[in-house]
Amino acid sequence: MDSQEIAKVIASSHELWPDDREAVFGQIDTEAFDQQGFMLLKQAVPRIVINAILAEIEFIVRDQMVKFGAPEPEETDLNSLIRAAFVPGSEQRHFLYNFLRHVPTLRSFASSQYYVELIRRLGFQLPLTFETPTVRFDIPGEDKFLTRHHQDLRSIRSRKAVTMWFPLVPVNEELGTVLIYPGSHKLGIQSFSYDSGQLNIENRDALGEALVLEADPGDLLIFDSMAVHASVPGKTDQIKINCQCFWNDAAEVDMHNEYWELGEIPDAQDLQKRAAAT
Ligand SMILES: O=C(O)CCC(=O)C(=O)O
Repeated sequence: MDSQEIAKVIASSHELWPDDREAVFGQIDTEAFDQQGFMLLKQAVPRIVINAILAEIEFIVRDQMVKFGAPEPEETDLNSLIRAAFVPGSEQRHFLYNFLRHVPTLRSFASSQYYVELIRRLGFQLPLTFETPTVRFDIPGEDKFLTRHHQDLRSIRSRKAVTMWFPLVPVNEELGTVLIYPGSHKLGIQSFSYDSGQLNIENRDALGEALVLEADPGDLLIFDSMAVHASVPGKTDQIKINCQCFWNDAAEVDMHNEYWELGEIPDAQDLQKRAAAT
């Protein structure tokens, strides 16, 4: 995809819909969602959105490598390109990771009419998001960055909050993925500690059996942000790339309830800043 084609997708992605929207909406089972706390909608993210996000990632990585002073990258596939650019422990790795979450097609798609309609069908009256979407790059061998068992507490500001998660590459137990505990969204806030700066629910006795997600690019996992989940490291050298965004229902936001303050929970970067300030 060249930059003119990408620009067209950026400009239109807030009004892009899947080719067969009824096939997507037909998969929504709100009763099962309330029970399980998640659902996987097959082929619910338009291919053109995935391709544009991948092309934007590639553009930025190539462009930044030149700015880092690296030789013109020879790597032709995205996996090798990201490996070459994400030098472990380097400042450029940190910079790229934080920069790439701003890819414009994701931003625009994440607040598309289509996404808003999906969320409304889950019973949200006025869907709104407090955060920039994220793009995760889970590189084999960098397990310290993988999320531990956690709830998306920092994104929850109301009783109704969902995380929309979709992969840009195939994900499964072999290639790396995410696992989720069905029904765990009903158990309330679980006590957690920190492990390498990551929220970590150590005591998982009450959670039952986790389900390891298998999905393809185009599939969309929607889960209650209160559901306990964790990254699953891959066993190959494929980099797991996936996007996430987080929604609340404005109609449920109340500054007096226990959800409103959850955004204050520190993450790894906050903890580092606090440690540096003392
Ligand atoms: O994609 C994953 O591995 C899990 C990501 C996640 O749970 C998070 O970033 O909060």
